[in-house]
Amino acid sequence: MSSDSELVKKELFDAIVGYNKDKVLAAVEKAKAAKMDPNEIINALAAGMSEVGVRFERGKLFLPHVMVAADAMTAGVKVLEKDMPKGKDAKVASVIVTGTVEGDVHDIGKSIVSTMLQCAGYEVHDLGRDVPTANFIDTIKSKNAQMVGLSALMTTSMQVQREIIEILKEQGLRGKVKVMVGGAPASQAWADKIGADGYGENASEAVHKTNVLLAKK
Ligand code: HCB
Repeated sequence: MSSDSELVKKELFDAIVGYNKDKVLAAVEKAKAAKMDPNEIINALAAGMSEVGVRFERGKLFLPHVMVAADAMTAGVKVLEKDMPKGKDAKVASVIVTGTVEGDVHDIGKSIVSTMLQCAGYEVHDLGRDVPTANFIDTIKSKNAQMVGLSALMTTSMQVQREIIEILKEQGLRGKVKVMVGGAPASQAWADKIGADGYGENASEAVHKTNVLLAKK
């Protein structure tokens, strides 16, 4: 890793932590010009967003700052979407439904995961945020999905991940659809506890685990 790209990564990180959209977009352009891998750029922005979370928890930043940082992050990722390398076998892609569970409006991480899965060649149906459980179930059925990626960022909403798995079981769908959970409060232990097939700590790991779960090399 060159020291130049380390500097750009720091710029990306600082721009998010400084909740400055113009600086975020400028840093993204700089990173693109330096031919940095889009995944690396997103990871640097995501690290900045995690730091925003830490500062928010410590009372050093307030909700409006978090909202502006979140908006800047979303804008930065949008710029990168068109540059992400697309999977080669999109025509035979497995179908994946993603979304943030009901009662939870956090969608930055979920959207990154959806984008990276799409770029890996999967057909992704991103249902958005605060998604009613019935929408997940209906879409899994109507699209004949092989996997669902459930995002939850709060200790309250993560319970919905468990509920969705229970409903999938009740409806006889559990054998047909893999379930991956993610979001800050989730963990491998949580995934094991609620009977999910996988846990993605970040978007790169989510893609890797998806490839393994769906046996796509
Ligand atoms: Co929000 N919020 N928030 N928030 N928020 C958290 C999540 C807290 C932890 C902050 C805190 O208090 N310490 C907290 C939850 C506490 C808890 O668990 N009980 C919290 C709270 C309480 C709230 C409100 C209730 C605040 C209020 O109104 N008083 C409210 C929620 C209302 C609701 O949902 N009903 C709220 C609102 C907001 C916004 C709108 C200001 C903003 C969200 C904007 C948006 O998403 N469009 C926001 C944000 C940004 C955060 C923090 C600061 C950052 C979240 C984030 O975007 N992280 C967060 C603090 C934190 O998480 N430490 C804080 C960056 C992304 C890239 O990481 O973890 O989301 P990620 O995703 C990763 C990873 O988890 C994984 O891959 C992603 C990419 O690497 N992954 C998956 C995610 N989903 C996956 C699914 C898979 O299948 C696989 C992998």
